[in-house]
Amino acid sequence: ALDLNNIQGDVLSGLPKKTQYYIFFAILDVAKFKADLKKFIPLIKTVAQVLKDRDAIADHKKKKLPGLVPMDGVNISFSHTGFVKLGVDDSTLAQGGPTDPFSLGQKKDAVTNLGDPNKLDGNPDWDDDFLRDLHGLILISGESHTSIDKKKHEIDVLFRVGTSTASIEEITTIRGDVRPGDEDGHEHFGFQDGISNPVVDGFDTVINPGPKVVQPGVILTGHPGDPASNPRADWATDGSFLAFRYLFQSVPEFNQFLKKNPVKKDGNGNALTPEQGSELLGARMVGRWKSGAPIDLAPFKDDPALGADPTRNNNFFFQGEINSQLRCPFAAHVRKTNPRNDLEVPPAPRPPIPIEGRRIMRRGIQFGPEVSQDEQKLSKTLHGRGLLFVCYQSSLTNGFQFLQQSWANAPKFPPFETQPEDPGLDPLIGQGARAMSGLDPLAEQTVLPMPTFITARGGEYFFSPSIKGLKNTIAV
Ligand code: N7H
Repeated sequence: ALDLNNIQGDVLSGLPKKTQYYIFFAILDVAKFKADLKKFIPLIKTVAQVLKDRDAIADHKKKKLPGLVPMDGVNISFSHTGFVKLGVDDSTLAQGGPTDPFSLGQKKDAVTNLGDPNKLDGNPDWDDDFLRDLHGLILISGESHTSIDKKKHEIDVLFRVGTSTASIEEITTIRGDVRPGDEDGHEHFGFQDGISNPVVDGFDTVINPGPKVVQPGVILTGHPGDPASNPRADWATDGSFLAFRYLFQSVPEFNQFLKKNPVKKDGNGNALTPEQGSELLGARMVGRWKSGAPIDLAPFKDDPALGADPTRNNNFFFQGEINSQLRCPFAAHVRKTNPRNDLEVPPAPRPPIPIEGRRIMRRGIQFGPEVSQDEQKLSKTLHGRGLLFVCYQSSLTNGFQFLQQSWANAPKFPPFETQPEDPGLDPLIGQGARAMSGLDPLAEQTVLPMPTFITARGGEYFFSPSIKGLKNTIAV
């Protein structure tokens, strides 16, 4: 059985949150930091504690009590440079040698493998703070700014941040907030997010119809399904790699693109109004309507009841569509990042390619303000906004890095279809020659080039260790 008291809460259960601080820090004094870390460990929220929080939230809702249950949730993770600074041998984490994304660090991985635009000096075109060595990341989640501000103050005092005896330097802190009102749960382009995450064997108790249950080791190090070729050190089990990306979204520009390129007719040949055509174009880029309804099940008309129903909204497989983009384009974001039967059940004589080991646990939160009237009018972004993207996996090579490099950025993926047209790039996150086919259901071959809608301005790879690993190895 999984030791839920030993695993940090965000990894398996997700810290409950309406708002969240991401504190990126550098370690200044190793001995002082280790002493402070010992006092910090009790603040960390484990999976077991998150499950109790969830019960409290459910109870609050059931009793129809006003407001939200006050709570905070703290987690911590370290980069490779952080472990080097601390003198912790992390050789059983990154098992691919110096080219392993964790050892390499995301700054190098970004230009070498992820496709981020680079500057003349060889660095990615990121904000300066992310070009420095970030040793660690502290997450503080909560239901209100009051809760997370209070917790942040307590943590600042603990590490004496900003004083002459500080053990860490706060390099940068970013606050994320879920969107207001009815947009809660929707990312900035307007789509419902957080629907499809892997269901973990031995942990999840509710199993809705959908993709296969994954082994715990797809997410957690040192468990069945962890692809590590050498055994993990004791301290390195029950942890998970956290891939962070600071992703800015060009929302007015995205909306303008939809407006300028409406789909004229649906797949049955029915004429669409410009509004309907733009809505369908967006849905075909994502693979889901804004409501969350998958277009594989509701190809030409939104079905909000389907989008909201967890027993149906993930139960689709691109069944029998290996050669067809009629219902869902091959490059649609959810098809690129989880191709389901495209790989797992290809027609004979092709061997199936299991994709269970490529699933990632997505967390993250929106940042930045709502689109202003000025921005709407000008169709131009004036205020930074986007997604503080976080995902967990037991292997960056199989998880985040692979999805970005070998799927999203690869115009020929998915590979088994025999149509003359290439699928193209993921229209949201794909980097390179940005274009995709299949957006017009009646002219699948037509390729539509598109500008960049999502830009990375920073990122790093961290490892979120177990509580025992922190206590017995990292803090000593
Ligand atoms: Fe994506 N979006 O709003 O358009 N994503 N994503 N993502 N994403 C998903 O099914 C979005 C990003 C995955 O199992 C949905 O839960 C945005 C990165 C995966 O069917 C929506 C950004 C990577 C899935 C979005 C962004 C991924 C997924 C549908 C950046 C990894 C699940 C909601 C700003 C490299 C696929 C849902 C499955 C779903 C959006 C980034 C991966 C709406 C705005 C960087 C694996």
